[in-house]
Amino acid sequence: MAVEQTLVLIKPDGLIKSLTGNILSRLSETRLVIIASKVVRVSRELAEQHYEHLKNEPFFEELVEYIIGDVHNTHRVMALVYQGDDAIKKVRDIVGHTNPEKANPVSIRGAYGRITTTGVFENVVHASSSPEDAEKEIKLWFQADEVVGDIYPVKDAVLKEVRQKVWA
Ligand code: IDP
Ligand code: MG
Repeated sequence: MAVEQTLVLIKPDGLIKSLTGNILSRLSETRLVIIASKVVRVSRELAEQHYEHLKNEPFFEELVEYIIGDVHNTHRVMALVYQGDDAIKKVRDIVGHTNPEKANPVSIRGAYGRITTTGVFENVVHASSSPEDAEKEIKLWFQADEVVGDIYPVKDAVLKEVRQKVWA
């Protein structure tokens, strides 16, 4: 068994339904270790990059609006990185099938997900599905210094002229 990392997102429906505690409790059954977490305001660019593999699907635009939070009128996603043996499968098993109607009722998506009348799967959580996807997704959602431990190669860089908000 290999030590893996996996990205978990609690999507806007999970946050608006106050499911954060339940979801984190379910995931703690895995005994994996959380090595990063934050609440993110998702930009359109981040949403489109995250779901790039689905860009030709008819539901792509609605999916982007869903993950941005426009659908639930709460512009928040909670992002976490879990680490440990076989992390990707352990988390996917508890998260359940992509389609909430096909998901085991005991899984997070089976218990809390729904299909909208327009056909989008509002399935409460995202979880990476392979080590390659996990690396791409973790690097998309987190800066290297937001993750505890050097999980991928890092280098020192001096950043100049970076525009960001600081406390006034
Ligand atoms: P996953 O989230 O189980 O890895 P993906 O195929 O990567 O599944 O799809 C990403 C997200 O897009 C899903 O979690 C779900 O919200 C949505 N989605 C995927 N396939 C469909 C579909 O056939 N109809 C509607 N929504 C879908
Ligand atoms: Mg996926």
